Amino acid sequence: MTTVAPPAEPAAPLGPARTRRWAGPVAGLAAGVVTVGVASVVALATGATTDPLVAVGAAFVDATPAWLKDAAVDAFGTADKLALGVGEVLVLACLAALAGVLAVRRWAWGAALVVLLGVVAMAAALGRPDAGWTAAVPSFVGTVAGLWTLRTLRRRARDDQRPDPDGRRGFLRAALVATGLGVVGIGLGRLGSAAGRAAAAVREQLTLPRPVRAAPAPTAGVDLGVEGAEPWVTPADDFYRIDTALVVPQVDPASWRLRVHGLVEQEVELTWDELLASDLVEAWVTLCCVSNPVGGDLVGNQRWLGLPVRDVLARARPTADADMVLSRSADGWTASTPLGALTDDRDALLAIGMDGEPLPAQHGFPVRMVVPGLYGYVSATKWVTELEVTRFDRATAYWTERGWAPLGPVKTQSRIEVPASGARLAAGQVVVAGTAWAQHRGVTRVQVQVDDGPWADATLADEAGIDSWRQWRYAWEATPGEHRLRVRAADPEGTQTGAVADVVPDGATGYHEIRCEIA
Ligand SMILES: Nc1nc2c(c(=O)[nH]1)N[C@H]1C(S)=C(S)[C@@H](COP(=O)(O)O)O[C@H]1N2
Ligand SMILES: [Mo]
Repeated sequence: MTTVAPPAEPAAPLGPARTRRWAGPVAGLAAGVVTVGVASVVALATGATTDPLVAVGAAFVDATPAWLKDAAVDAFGTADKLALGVGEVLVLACLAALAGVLAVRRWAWGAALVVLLGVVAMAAALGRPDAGWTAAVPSFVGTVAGLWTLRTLRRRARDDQRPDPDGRRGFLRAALVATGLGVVGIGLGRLGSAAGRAAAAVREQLTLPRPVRAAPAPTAGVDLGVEGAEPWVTPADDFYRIDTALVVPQVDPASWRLRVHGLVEQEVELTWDELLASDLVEAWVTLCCVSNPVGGDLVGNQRWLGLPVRDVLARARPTADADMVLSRSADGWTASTPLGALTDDRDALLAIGMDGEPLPAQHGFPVRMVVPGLYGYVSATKWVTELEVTRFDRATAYWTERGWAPLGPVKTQSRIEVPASGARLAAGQVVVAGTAWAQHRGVTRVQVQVDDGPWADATLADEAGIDSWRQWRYAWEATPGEHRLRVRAADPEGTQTGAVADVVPDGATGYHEIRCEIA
């Protein structure tokens, strides 16, 4: 006789009703920890204020009415920040658990809540003062990682309900692994930002020594003060930043050393204290990036304090066959600078100060190079720790290995800052203004051309020195219609070329032009 074995159990229907009650909150919390962990690691690259917890907390403080702030300070005293942090984490944990519950029942609802939280965090980070678009990156990447985690855990939670054990996919194990990785991320983020804060604290304690030779005070006439034009001094906060460092190197001045070696008669090692005790000088120098397009803003003018590189090289005594100095940074970046530019009488500096303050971390704290007349990629090594005296036929540097020219003298350039391109203006006198630079040669003349008319001389601002840029202005009698304005500058060696060249391999050329409409 045949018997039909009854099925041991009816096949369990897959679905919300069958997942364990705690699977939703656990999945949500794990995804929340992953989101925060990933975001805080990414924030190491984009800055502490872009960490979503920091950004949301700060936005919350800003939006809190004064009476509530006072009440919080009354209630918690100096622990008010801690209370805020704890409160924020509790609220986030509840929302994460809720997102998990929703996601297990209906994916779209859970996902929508996660995305909403991500958008709030991005908006908070973008709303911080001086936030650039990168401020949104940590929250964005964290949200994507959180969504992926939630989705994976949701699938595993459902698979766990399968009758056959092979189909079960270890929801709990996956949730634990995700949480563990998230916690590691949070830990790394905290360690990294603590290191950053420690370095910032060291920097704040520093007082810069007085220079033996101060930078000449620029006359009032260096800045024409035209509204909308770039100021003659670029504020340190607005100074362009270019480097290959994903995370700003944190260099402790106490352990900083500059090693000078290679083709020298005497190796030299310089400590921070020795550097501070040296004869420091100050100089106005306009720094420019070789990647600056015609009319671009990868250029800025500042007052630098530092030790002339030639003083250190004089102690090391380069041998006669040397023709280049390969400077190296704490993060391994290199620049090749012609030896002559570091030993002649220009203000090539091992700079420790910018605008009267220690260098900001992203501009090379504690020590960087600044060499008048050369693009940054061949001279301006930030976080510098090593000068190797060598030869161009023996060594290459970071960008020269990647197709950029070994020599990078700054090309004479000029740009129109006012009026803005595309502006619509009234007929009559229109002020055209901007900046021109020809570092270490000096700007001797700036001319403006309207449409195909003759080149007319602009008025030059005072010159502070040949290593700094120079403002100019031109009073234009504007007639109705569409017009094209161009500018060109000259230095003692000639007029800048109008031939258009790309930034690769040694800097862009061509005339900057704008268009405007006169009514
Ligand atoms: N360590 C290091 N220094 C560096 C760079 C870099 O990538 N790493 N970039 C250089 C380039 S290409 C330029 S234009 C200048 C920019 O200096 P800033 O960021 O202070 O404006 O730094 C130079 N120094
Ligand atoms: Mo650069």
